[in-house]
Amino acid sequence: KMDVITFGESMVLFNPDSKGPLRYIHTFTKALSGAESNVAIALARLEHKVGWFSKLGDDEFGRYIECFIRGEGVDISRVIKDEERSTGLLFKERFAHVNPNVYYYRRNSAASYLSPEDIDYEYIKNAKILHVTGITPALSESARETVTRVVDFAKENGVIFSFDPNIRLKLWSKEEAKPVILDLCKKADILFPGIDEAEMLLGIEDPREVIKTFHEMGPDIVALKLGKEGCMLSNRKEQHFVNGYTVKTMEDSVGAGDGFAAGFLSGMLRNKNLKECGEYANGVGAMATLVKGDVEGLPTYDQLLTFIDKKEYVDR
Ligand code: KDG
Repeated sequence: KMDVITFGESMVLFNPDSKGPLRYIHTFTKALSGAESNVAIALARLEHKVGWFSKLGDDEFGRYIECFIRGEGVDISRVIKDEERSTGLLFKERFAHVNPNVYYYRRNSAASYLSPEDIDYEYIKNAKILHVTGITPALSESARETVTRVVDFAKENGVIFSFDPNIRLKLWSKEEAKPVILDLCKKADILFPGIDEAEMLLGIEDPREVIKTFHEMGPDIVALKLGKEGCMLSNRKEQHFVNGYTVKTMEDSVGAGDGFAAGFLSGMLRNKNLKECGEYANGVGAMATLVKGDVEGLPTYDQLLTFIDKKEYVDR
């Protein structure tokens, strides 16, 4: 049985080798991006059994993505190939003073053609947790339908549904996103909103009120991300604020939220208490920002325990 199954578009990431507007950049480092594969890789490094799938182009970039994710120990047996369409791409643009810009080259990509008929439902049924993000329903009508079908199927079959809203306004407008994301929030068992997303979805800023409102909508567990401050967690019975970790040399903030979700789920799968799940979540999220790229900074379980001070560090 799989611990976690997730699906969604992974893209080849072109990371500029220096800062500044892309028109002046001559060299890029190729890497992997995709919120759901970030979560899958993070969980695999933390020693969990995890599966990820998407629809990839039958092209070299698609094969690169497969090799990379398989190489991290994630099950990719349900990946689908589209002979007609290409694998999506993403470029980052970095500056010293703000978060990176992201440019997508993914319209009509293979993954945007994901449809309910592509899914192996038996595979989903065999997972403890299904993790989905709000990026997938933004890709296309058929991707949105796929999310609805898979989520409803998982819930009917007793699979825990974990949801990260991951609102990407470069993919759809607030007006389009809001009802779709809210509907998924209602269905979620575990919800990972960021405080800005919560404000956009609910019009509420106070973390306690946000949590109360989400609980009333459905989820039993709410892990509200407060950026570098940390997080606020609630499971209806207990509520904790867990301080974030201070990071001296932040290299790349993209991927922190995915690390956070993976850290939290890892804690749950290890039967840790709510507060410890929050420490794992904050720890993996912070560590993801220490290295350039979405997944390169993600820790093993031992590295995580060392980072959050639960294990002594021996360097020689
Ligand atoms: O969460 C990180 C993702 O945003 C990044 O990997 C790219 O999947 C991506 C997206 O659609 O933004």
